[in-house]
Amino acid sequence: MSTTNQALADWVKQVAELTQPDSIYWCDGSEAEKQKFNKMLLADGTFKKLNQDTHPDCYLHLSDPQDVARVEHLTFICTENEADAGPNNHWMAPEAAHEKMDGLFAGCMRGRTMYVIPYCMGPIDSPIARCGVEITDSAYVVQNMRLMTRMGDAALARIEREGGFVKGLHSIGELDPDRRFIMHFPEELSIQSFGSGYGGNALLGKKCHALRIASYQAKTEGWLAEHMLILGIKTPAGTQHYVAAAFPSACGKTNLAMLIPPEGYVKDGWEISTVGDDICWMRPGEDGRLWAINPEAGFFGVAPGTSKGTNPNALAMLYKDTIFTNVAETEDGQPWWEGLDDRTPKTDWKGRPFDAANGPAAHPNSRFTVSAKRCPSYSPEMESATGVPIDAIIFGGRRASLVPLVAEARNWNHGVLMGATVASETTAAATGAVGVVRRDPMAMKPFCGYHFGDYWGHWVDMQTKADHLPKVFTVNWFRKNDQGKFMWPGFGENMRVLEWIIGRCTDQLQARETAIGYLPEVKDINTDNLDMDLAVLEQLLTVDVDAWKTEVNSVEAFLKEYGDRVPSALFEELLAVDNHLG
Ligand code: SAT
Ligand code: MN
Repeated sequence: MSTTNQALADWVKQVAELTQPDSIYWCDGSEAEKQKFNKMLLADGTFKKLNQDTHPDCYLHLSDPQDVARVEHLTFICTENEADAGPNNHWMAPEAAHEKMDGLFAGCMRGRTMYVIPYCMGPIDSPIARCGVEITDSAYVVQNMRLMTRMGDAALARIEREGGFVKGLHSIGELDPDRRFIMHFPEELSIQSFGSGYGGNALLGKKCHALRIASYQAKTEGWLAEHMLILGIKTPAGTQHYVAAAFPSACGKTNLAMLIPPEGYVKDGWEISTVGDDICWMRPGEDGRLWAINPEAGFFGVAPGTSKGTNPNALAMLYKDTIFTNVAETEDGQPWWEGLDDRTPKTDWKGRPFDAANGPAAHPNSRFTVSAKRCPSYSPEMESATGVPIDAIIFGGRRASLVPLVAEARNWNHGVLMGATVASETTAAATGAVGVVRRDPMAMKPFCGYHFGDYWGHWVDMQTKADHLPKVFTVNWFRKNDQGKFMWPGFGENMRVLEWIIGRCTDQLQARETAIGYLPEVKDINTDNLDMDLAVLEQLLTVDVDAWKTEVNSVEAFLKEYGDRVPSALFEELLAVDNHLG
């Protein structure tokens, strides 16, 4: 097979000359192809069949134990001008990076097949969607891309129609951590990744394309590529709303994306649907609102902690057509991970007989890859070419104190400030000190393909591009009391906060203006059937002036780390907060 797109044909030829594969295979995205690849992966031991009675078409892949996560220290943004990458990125000069990568790729596919994967990020007929082509020597990557993107003939047809595409070149190399690099060339719209087979390093459509490269494209073209879930909320009156939400890792993003409302809400007719769990591309529409698509087609989620109790929707989708990576296995060949249930697994993620002395049975970053269509809360709007209109943008962090349960920004720029200063406190699970505040602006710290100062400037600029931008909110599900206990129940009960947010977006609720934004009146948070002391809720909605004064200083110091490129609007908003505090 080949293509009528000359640039693509030339590039494939050039890569083949460099990498020297035994053969070249163009992926068509068909069902027959999927079966063929599964057979091949089973035959060479990359996949192991899980219990096909309980988990039909589910497979287990155990990766190299040294290749289990993203590698930020080996991830580079290669812009001509070092300053354009910003202090938020590692930088390498494009010429030096190309030289290094050419050296690694030279001859690396000898004895292997080179797979060419045309893919589309977003519904195939959506003007907001963008295409790419990933060349890889990993059939495991092909099977994951099949679930995570729209890949094959349809994507190739679009590329041939439109011309442009993002070039992604990937080889697992020898999976040697010392010969591993993930390089991004935003100005060339290309990605080169060597030495890892892990999700974010190897499924180049995901973080590499849909965030790092797309954020750069979005700035140039006037839209937003964000690390956000997209959630549909239907009210009992039948009106449909959509919110986009950004959270740093370990803040319950997947759970929120698949939230199951409390029983009373379901009875009253509230409905939650999932449009996306990780990435959101938003563009101003003719009506001045932001219209969003989820560029992905599947979920690449963390398995540990997923259970009937924490996320029944996520669990329900994992019984068919799922690739599991680095989970444990029960005696009868079912996938298992910590937090799933109280069974004892037979083998761990390294394939050894399970022994608690060896640590967790499933790797803490073990994953499932599954089509979004398998999710019980899947929204058919995920296929909508126009996308969905966003009513609210929500920024969340993990803060044991200070940040209230929910607050609404006074205006867009204040909202940008809220996003830019999102923070999480380190938990005992991470190495190092507990309770240290780490800022993760818009949850994009590892994913913004250019200078954060320019990125915030672009956010501020969106006001000139769209007249009806969403309202912006911060939430914090993680406040703790003096005994170290969580004060808010979280999970499905977060619906109560979403209800308030929708009430604000539809001008149905008043709010109190405070120094840090609009906060709910206690009476406006629905506590029906919730076992919660109103005094606790009041505490969750109180502004501690002294603590916020300290926070303002910390935020100022943080923004200044990004130098001259930080838009003055953020300092003006911070000053307004400071003045309000008195
Ligand atoms: O680690 S990945 O980038 O593959 C997934 C994630 O962090 O959301
Ligand atoms: Mn993510």
